[in-house]
Amino acid sequence: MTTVSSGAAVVADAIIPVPVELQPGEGVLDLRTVTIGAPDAVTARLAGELLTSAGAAVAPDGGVPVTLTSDPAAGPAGSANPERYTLTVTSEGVSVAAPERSGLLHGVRTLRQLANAGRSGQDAGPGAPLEVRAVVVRDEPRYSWRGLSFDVVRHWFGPADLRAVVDLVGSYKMNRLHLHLSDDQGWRLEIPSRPALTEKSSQGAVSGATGGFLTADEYRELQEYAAEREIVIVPEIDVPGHVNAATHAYGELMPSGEATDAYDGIEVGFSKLHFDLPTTEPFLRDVFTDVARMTLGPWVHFGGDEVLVMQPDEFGRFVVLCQEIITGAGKTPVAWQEAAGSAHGDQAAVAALAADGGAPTSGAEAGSETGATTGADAGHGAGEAPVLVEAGTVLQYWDTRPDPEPFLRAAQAGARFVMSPADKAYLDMKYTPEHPLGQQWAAFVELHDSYDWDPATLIEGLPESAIEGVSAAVWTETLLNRDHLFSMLLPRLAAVAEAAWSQPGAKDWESFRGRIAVEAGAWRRDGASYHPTPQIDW
Ligand code: TNX
Repeated sequence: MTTVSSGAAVVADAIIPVPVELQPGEGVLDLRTVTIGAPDAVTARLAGELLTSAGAAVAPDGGVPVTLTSDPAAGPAGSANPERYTLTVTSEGVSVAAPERSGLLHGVRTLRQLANAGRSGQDAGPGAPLEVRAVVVRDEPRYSWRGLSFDVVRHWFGPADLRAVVDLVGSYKMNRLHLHLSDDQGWRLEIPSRPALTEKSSQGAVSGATGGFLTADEYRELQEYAAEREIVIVPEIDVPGHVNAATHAYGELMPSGEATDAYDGIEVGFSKLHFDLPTTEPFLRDVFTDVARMTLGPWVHFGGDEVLVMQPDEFGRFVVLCQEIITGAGKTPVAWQEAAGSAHGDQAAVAALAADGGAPTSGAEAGSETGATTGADAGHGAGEAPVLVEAGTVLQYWDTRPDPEPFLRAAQAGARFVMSPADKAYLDMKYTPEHPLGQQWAAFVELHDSYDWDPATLIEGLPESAIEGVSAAVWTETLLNRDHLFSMLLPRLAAVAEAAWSQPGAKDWESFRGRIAVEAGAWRRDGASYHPTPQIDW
């Protein structure tokens, strides 16, 4: 990428993720009052909101023209990427061209960052100059899935927080928000056919914190809010482990028929469904059919992670059944990497549980020894385990330790991969040993760690064509409120966004360091918490 700066405004040093192509032009444009033209009213309103957040005023007429047009010829030469766009700023006005609405919004997001850079260092009150240098940006994403996985169970984050997270994700051109909606501690989505899930299990959270849940209406409203911004909500109901909220609500899911106690600790791996109980399959059918019906997007995530107390054959039957129910309901299944047959029924962890008298091993502490270790040693030799995943199923890769073999076979069978390597993209990991929030079982994850990785080289031998994209993840065992959450997401989410959007050759840490410092001006003005890592000259 070419970079240029002028006295009044810095251009290229503002855009995150770094674009494919940027050509500086002649002249400067003052965006303090803009008049927006767009193919439809919703797009016009969203463009207006984005530019207002950068300090522009929107006038129905007479302002600097910002014109959004549908244009199949937009984007880098020869690109057929559906999200491509061209942003052109001249001294006369702005045009954003894209074949689809997503590209139009991406172009405006880029313009927002340019305008933000024009404000940095100024005491920009309303009506202050908002100068942007003339430029042409032609851009497209590397991967189609660029997202954040957000645990709203361990601590509850309600609709207002969720909308703030949608906006944040969108500002870095991410387009998926995966919500972890059920776990041992709580159940966060109304399921009309199974009302006890939220009646009995929605109020729990870690350490007695206050819970909550989305009603069906709130869930629909959230999805509509996200869809306007071209962001798809991917709901996760985690089975067959991480199910204590379900077994607390429905004792019929236990062999004893007795509901389990509520749980507010942070251990993982101890709870499970029982495939052979006659109540189990109807439960799964009810829940996943309702979730599929309530979901606007094409994906439903069924979890499948860290079931440390189940043998591989039973686990495999759950994987097959969940895929069948979800595809039967018209959606594409998503699951954690264990569904590839790699990482369940971990024998060491099961043995540790037994020796411990049943106290679960914490994934948070287990690190390398037991807990979240996997599965090459899960009871069948590599090469023999059946491939459980169907063509099209999306596997979310998080634990970088297992033998790659099961993933290569899953890819051969047509599975797609979303990369969430815990030592890079888990934004609940502490930045440093001293950091007050977060966990450390995978690594300490500083900004540079989140920045400096290539999704295509994580699993040795995996064809690049099997990679659907990238998702950051934030688990909330230690995160109690929006400030905690944002201080873990920022600045690292922007680094993961660049790993998902930008070509490896276009990425540059020194350039990112400058760009993120400029972007922080917007966080400060918005009152968003961020971690001022010493890796950046803020
Ligand atoms: C592992 S990674 C989990 C979560 C925990 C997280 C804490 C994965 C699929 N499961 O249950 O919250 O570690 O970092």
